[in-house]
Amino acid sequence: MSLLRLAVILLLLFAFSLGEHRSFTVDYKNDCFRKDGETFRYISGSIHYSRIPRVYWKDRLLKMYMAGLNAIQTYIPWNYHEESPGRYSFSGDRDVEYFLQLAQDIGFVVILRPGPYVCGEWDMGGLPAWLLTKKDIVLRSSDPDYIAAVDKWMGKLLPMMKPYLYQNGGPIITVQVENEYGSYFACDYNYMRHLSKLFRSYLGDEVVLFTTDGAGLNYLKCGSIQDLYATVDFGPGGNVTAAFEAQRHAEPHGPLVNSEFYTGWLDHWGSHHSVVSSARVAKSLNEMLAMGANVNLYMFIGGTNFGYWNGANSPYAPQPTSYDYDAPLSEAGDLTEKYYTIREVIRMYNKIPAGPIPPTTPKYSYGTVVMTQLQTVSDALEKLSFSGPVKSMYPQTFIELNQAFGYMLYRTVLPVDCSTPTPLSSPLNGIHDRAYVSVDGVSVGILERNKALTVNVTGKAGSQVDILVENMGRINYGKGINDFKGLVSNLTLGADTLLDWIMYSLSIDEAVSQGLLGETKPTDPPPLAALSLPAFYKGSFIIPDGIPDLPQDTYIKLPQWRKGQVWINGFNLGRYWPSRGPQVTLFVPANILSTAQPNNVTVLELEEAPCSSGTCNVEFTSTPILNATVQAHHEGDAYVKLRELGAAQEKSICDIH
Ligand code: 6DJ
Repeated sequence: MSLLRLAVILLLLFAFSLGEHRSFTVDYKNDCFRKDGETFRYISGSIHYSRIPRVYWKDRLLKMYMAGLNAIQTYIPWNYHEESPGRYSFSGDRDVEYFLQLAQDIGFVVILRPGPYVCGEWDMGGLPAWLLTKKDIVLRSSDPDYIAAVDKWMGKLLPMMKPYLYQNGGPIITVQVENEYGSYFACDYNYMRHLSKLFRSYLGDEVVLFTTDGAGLNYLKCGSIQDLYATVDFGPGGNVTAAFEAQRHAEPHGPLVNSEFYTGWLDHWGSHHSVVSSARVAKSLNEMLAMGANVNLYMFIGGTNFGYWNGANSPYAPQPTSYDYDAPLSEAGDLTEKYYTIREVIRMYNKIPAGPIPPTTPKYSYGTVVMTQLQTVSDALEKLSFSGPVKSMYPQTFIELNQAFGYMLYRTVLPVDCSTPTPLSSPLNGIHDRAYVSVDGVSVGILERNKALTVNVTGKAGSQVDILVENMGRINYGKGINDFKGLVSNLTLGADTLLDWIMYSLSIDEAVSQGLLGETKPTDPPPLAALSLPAFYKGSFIIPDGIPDLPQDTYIKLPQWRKGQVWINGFNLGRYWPSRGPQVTLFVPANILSTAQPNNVTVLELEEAPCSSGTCNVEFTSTPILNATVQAHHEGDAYVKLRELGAAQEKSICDIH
């Protein structure tokens, strides 16, 4: 061996030992990425760790790996990690570092999307609701209060991510700045420049930072800025070449990147379940891969909006608990026909790893569970309201009362006798988002944002009016992301504004997990009532002995229940609303079930439980139903019943004392 050769080898070994061999760059000359100097093309899939229980991360990632993907893409939702200012959580299901490590151990590189705004059908697009404590804050802009909060958050998050950058030995090859900023009205270049500098200051000059926007010049105009590599997103079925031409307008050279190629689509309550055919997805995927483009499949697995995490679109349309997305892996991680179709397309371009694909996890039908009624929300107020009541002349919003999610009770009295049905209204459409109204302990109707702004009430002056307001998820896209919750404007009774409110911020999750809710003797519903009072119900089931491999995943179904929230062993599974659809069953991951003791099911039914008719059951089944017929005009049911009683039709007169 010549001396020169030896010297080169020694030099390489030296560089290797310093870790200098690890590099990830954009090659503008050859229109590609380079990893460690070699041409690199990613075929990636989106997976949001916040939508999958930690114990299943590995299973889902392995299935993705076995599909032939070489990269994964994930969001980091800010509000998931900083639920109140300065209180950070990064453990358990929120342990993003563990997730990144797992991804790397399995063999992936990672495309990181830390926002600060992420969209993603996630509450407020991932921004924490507490930002709204400044009422007129301009989110996603140079607003100094917004910037101060972003700086603090990124000052926590980005140093944590730095060791996971590819060049530092980790899996992260690229980091996105903001998300689809070109679709946002503010078009604030200073904001984007600020973020760009902020990311650079924490992550260094080497990392590839990028933006993503819709594949149209109008989006790229405000979304792309100098020094951030511009990528686009688009779904199947269209003209792939034309879509990439839009990217080429912003980036004349460099790799073609579709950062979100849609494998399916999102759902809304009251609209049909989205389905996109595998053939359509396969065709466009093939076209892009044949062009040498980098593609991220959004979503590869959608998962679940557990708890209160779903977002909403505008005009107000909340998304359901399931984020199945008709993705190649189902909400529960099941292998689908779409998975195998996509794998065959990928096989034409990448080597598929050898070995078996982890099988679909088995599901178990635990059967029927009898439920019994516990207290109504109004009866349990002392247990539910940890911070006690707050009085104010006008109603206050959730954020003013320091509550982000869930439900809040607003109480006042009828100031005058209403001997005939009198309209209780929200003239400024300020019910955010749904309100369950009762007078003296009798349900009188439901108000709903954009849909039902008046309910007729009768009662004597001094009668107690209770309005339980549900936050159904904050808008996650567009101008409306400053989505205040609760009663966000005054209510009127006849022509008068209702005053003197008592508000109870409700810590329902804590009360459920601490088992605070008591039993009550179920009272017969008042005759002719169309609705019941919002109330809790409980039941329990034991996982049978002697059957191997239990507990297994399952789905809960609430036949003839109408709308509410469900917890198992204190874990908030999410919202159910089978009366509106399309989602009927909720995914119950095995990890929240116990074989050692009975499993407690708690239901908060907001409208009417089927308990007076003798079928007070929930069911655990092995098959999901996400595509039931939808009932868009739901409030109909309640009102039709009322109308049948002749009540709603009467002319209202308020007797002033
Ligand atoms: O980046 C967004 C995703 O998180 C892009 N996108 C997806 C996810 O929200 S709707 C579904 C959407 N963008 C809004 C475009 C509306 C036509």
